Amino acid sequence: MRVLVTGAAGSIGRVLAPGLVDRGHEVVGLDRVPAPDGFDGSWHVVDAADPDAVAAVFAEERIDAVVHLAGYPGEGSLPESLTSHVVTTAALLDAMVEHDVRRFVYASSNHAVGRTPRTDLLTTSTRPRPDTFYGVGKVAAEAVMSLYADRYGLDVVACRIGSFLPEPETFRQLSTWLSHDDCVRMVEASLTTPAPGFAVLYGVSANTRGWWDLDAGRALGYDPQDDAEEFADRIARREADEAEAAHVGGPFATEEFYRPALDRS
Ligand code: 15L
Repeated sequence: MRVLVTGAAGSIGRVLAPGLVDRGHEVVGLDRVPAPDGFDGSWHVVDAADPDAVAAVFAEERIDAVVHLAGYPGEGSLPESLTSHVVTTAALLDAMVEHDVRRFVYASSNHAVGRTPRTDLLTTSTRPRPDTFYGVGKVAAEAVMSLYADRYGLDVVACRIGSFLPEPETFRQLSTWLSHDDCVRMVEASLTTPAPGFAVLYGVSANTRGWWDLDAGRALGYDPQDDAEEFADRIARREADEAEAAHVGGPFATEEFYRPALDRS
């Protein structure tokens, strides 16, 4: 499969691009910055929020599927978050419809439901409950995906990623960690699962302390293999752990992240 990966120079992209190539796919990279050393393939220096520039990439390349990773991975103002997550998603989906590309895999986030209090199990049917404007952007991007699945019959998978890191570093991440290898497994399953329509999964590893439902992912063929527990002995407890444990979104759901929606001059 020839896959356009946006944000291919970012932390997930640098792991995913070679991971997909190892699994027999061809990667076309897109990012605002040039290709990282070692990337071997077609690359476009493009802002994914620019619909004309995105459309030009689709006009130039044969693309079978899109993995959309581009976007600022932290909190910003509401307009910044909408541009970073919603406008980019819409630009790609419009180009997909125009060029009959049918599969879209999105790096959504647990912060789309981050304000959900800790319960026994977090399922994919919990209501959208963002913890930040970042989370609002992810919810809205998922809504645009849903619209395009319904209108145009696209197959779209929103992967609500937990903590993508080489290793867990905090107590919360013993539950929310997504290993590098499981991330590649998750995206490949999302690319190849037959006819998902609009689907959501939680992008975490098979963590002993995990409490986010993995069944939706397993139904799509994502079978996580790693477990943060093997690192548990190395994690020092911090004062912030208790507050971070109260909600899905951990630190993003705490008062530290409260800010006005709009920047004023
Ligand atoms: C995310 O979606 C963020 O991009 C990242 O900065 C972390 O906050 C991560 O989730 C997490 O919840 O650990």
